[in-house]
Amino acid sequence: MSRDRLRAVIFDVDGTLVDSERDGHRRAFNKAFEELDLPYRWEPEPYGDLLAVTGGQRRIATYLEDQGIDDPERSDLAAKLHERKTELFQALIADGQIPARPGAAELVDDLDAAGVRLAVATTGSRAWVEPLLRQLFGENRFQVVVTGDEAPDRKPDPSAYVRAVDGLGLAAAPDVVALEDSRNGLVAAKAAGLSCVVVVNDYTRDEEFSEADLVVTGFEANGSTFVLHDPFGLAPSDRLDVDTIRQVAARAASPD
Ligand code: XBP
Ligand code: MG
Repeated sequence: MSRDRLRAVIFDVDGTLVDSERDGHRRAFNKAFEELDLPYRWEPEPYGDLLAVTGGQRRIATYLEDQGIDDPERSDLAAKLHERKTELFQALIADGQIPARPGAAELVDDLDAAGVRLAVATTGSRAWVEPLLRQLFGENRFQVVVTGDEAPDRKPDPSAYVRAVDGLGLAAAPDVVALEDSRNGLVAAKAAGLSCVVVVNDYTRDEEFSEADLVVTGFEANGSTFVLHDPFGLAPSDRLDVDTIRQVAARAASPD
């Protein structure tokens, strides 16, 4: 098996590189609701269902629609709430309250040291994505960063991944590996023609990941179950490492 088939790794941000939804975005949305004197509060568990709608402004607008608020008031309010939510989330980042997932920074370091090209494809907004990546992973760590600002169709639309691959000067192919945490992200990566390793979290653990090339519970083993789905039988036992991602790319690119 060729060991040099891994052309690049493209990371999702929310839920993958960082544990940002439950105690990050959700708190910022709730604070924005409070500041605008709105009665809405998103509790941790139902917020998991709201995550099916990607993009914060779209998530708010869908929720307002469910509350019976019509356009143009709905769109105006969603835009206003999202603007404030973004400021509040930036403040959480500056305050060090949005952590990297355990083992994520080590994997980024190891991939970088191994000369693998790194990019980001996220549905989140550039206004917070850039400072967060800088703070947790270092200046200019990712050669290409595509955010929801440049790919407004949002995942599961593949455009963020298509743009990231293009920005790296590569052709979309299974030797480019996406790291994702959600079904929406997996569908986006696969529709772009990439391999995909899924690192689940508590919100996404029960989603459907049968098309994934590997599904694990974290970057590092944390308890008894680590590998959830392993069609190539690569089965890393303790952590998601560079060699495993190389093998995923090689197997996906030449399955026989
Ligand atoms: C992340 C999102 C984002 C965040 C909020 O999805 O859908 O909308 O929840 O960020 P993914 P914004 O991990 O699939 O990219 O408020 O900036 O949209
Ligand atoms: Mg995600």
